[in-house]
Amino acid sequence: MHSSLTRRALGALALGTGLALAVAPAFAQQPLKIRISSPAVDTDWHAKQLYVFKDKLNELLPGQFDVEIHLNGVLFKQGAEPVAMQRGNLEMAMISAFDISKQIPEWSIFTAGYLLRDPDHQAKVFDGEIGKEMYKLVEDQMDLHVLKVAYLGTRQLNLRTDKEIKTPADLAGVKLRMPTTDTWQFLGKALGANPLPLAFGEIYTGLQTGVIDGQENPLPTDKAAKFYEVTKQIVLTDHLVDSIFLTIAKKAWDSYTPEQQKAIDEAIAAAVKFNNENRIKDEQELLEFFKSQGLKVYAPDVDAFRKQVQEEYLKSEYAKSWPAGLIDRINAVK
Ligand code: KDO
Repeated sequence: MHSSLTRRALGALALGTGLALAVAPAFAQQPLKIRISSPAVDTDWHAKQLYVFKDKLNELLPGQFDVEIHLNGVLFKQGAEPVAMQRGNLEMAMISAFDISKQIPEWSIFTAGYLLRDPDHQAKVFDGEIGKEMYKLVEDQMDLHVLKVAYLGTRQLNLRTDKEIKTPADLAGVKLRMPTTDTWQFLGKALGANPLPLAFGEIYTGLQTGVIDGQENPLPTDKAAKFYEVTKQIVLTDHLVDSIFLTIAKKAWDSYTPEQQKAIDEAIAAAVKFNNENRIKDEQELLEFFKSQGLKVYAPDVDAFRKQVQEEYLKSEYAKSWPAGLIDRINAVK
C-alpha cells in the first residue's frame, strides 16, 4: 500500500516535472536587453553610475533586464548615440544638451556658458517645470525619453602650455580642443580660444603630441582620463555647469510595464545620486591632487570670461531659437 502510493506519487511527480520542463521554456521571460553606449572611461563617475543603475534595477526586478554597458565609445562613437537610439540600435545613452540641440534648436540654450549657476540650480531647473517642458520636446521630436539629468561637473580649462590665462584675450590663438559639434565649437570661440574639434578618446594623445594646446572638462574627468599627466595648468574658468541626460529610446520605454518603468526611474535616481555626490566631493578635493602632480591651478578673471561669453551667446544665431522668457525663468529658479 505504502509502496504503491509512493510509486504513484513518484509517477505523478515525474509527470509533473516532465510537464514543467516541457512547458517552462515557452513561458520563461527573456530578460529585456538595455544596451548603453558612452564615450566615458570606466574610472569616471558617470560611467560608474551605470553599474549602480544596473545593480539597482536587478535588485528591484531580478532577472527582468539585461543591462549591457559599453564604454570608451566602442559601441557608438561620441555624438552618434541619439541617432542610434532613434534607429532602434541602442536602448540607452547619456547625451548632452549639445547632442539634443543638433535636432532641437531650442535646446541650445543649455549649451550656453555661464547660464546654470551650480549643481543645485541644475537639478532644480531640470527636475522642475522647465525640465518637464524641455523633455517633452525631446520626447515629441526625437522619440527619446529623458530619464534624468546628471551633473557632469563644472568645466575648466586644462592646458599643456604655461602662459598664464587671466582673461579671454589671453586665449587668442590657443588651440583648444572642443567636442566636434558646432555648438561646442562656438563655446570654445566665445571663451576667446581657437577651437579644434576632436573626439573625447583622442584628447590624451592630442595633448601629448601637441596637436592641441589644451582641452576643457570637469576636474573629475581630467583625473579619470589622466589629462593631468600631459598638461601643465588648470584655469578655473567655471565656464559651464555641464549636464548629461540619461536617456532611453521611447520605443523601448513604451514597451515596458508601469512596474518596470517605475523600477527604472528608481534605479536611475540611485545612479544619479551616486554620480552627483561623488563628483561634487571630487571637485572640492581634486585641486590639491592636481597641485601635487605639479600643475598650476588658479582662478582667472572669471567676471571677464562670464561677460564675454554671455555677450557672445546673446548676440548669436542660437539665441534666436531660445524660447521667449526662458533665460529669465532659468535665472529665477532658486
Ligand atoms: C567631452 O568630450 O569633452 C565630454 O565631456 C562631452 C560630454 O558631453 C560627454 O560626451 C563626455 O565627454 C563623455 O561622456 C566622456 O566623459
